[in-house]
Amino acid sequence: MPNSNNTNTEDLRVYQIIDANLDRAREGLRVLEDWARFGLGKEKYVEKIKNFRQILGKNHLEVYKQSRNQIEDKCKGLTHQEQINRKTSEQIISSNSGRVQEALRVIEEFSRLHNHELSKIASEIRYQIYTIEIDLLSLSKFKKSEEILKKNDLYLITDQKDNLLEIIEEILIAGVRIIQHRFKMGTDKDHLKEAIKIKNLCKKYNSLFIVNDRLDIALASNADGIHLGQDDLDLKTARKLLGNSKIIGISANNEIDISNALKEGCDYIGIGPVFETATKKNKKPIGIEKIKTLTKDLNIPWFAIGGINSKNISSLKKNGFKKVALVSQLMNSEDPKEDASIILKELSHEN
Ligand code: TZP
Ligand code: MG
Repeated sequence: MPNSNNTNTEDLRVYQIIDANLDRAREGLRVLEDWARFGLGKEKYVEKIKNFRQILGKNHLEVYKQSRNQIEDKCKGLTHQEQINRKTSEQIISSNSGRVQEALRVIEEFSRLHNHELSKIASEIRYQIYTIEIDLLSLSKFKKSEEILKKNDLYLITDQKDNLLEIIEEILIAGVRIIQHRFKMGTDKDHLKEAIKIKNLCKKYNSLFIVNDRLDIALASNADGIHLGQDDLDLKTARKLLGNSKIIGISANNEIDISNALKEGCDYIGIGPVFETATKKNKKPIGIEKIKTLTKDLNIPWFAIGGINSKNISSLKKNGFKKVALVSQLMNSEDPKEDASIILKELSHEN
């Protein structure tokens, strides 16, 4: 514990460093805490971070505060261009986590000799901030994807086409914001190559890029999520491998599969086929009434799928269906941009 009665100049300089860095660390922590609270609504992180702030506050001793008035800081008020350039909440989280980590490291080093307890506290909190930073960034990424999923009612699933990239871009220009890459025939190398191209296109239009079936392709292309059918990899394994920042969608068309998908934490469900469809010839349609029953208590986003086109979409709307996923109507269209715009308009009408 430092002694305020006989402090020499070297002690004062050390105390001043600790004083400045305790302030720095607490300010940075407050930024992270407020993002966890207002940006993410994650109480667990709010409490954790608040607790760190309070521990540091209790250890901000009078001698450290008093040193502030005894030696002048000639570098006060300096800012760096980087601080002015920060635009996204992710950049703010990263730079403030870095600020906290650096400040704690300085405290750890300079308090080691005269205040071992504070040095230990600084080291422990610093390690925990590394994990908290990663968690907050994952949660922020997930929240963004979840918002796109909630806000958008038209979901495009791709088919294999020579001019696929051009078709997708037209559909993105029309305003579709969720794209699933469905690639059933071809080599893994071609699959991944195409996935990366579509991912980049989706990024340009701030749209979700979801990979059908394949977790390896989803990971390698840095997709925003994966869509799994009942015969694909199970949701728990997918979540374990993908982490918390990715969207996981499930195809389900009966009570049991829906209930299991919900229990395991899926983020949206695709339900169908509503109507007969050439895209999945071997699947019997389940019809509008059955889907109404299956979805009546569903409180995560769900998309009707199968045989949906610009002619039958209004009957779905009349039955309360808000979101649809389409393959052939847009993939085989003469004018995908125009068709996507018409369907988007149709879906946006209040019933
Ligand atoms: N899952 C259930 S039906 C279906 C899928 C992937 C195919 C939907 O294709 P389309 O061409 O929109 O009917
Ligand atoms: Mg599948």
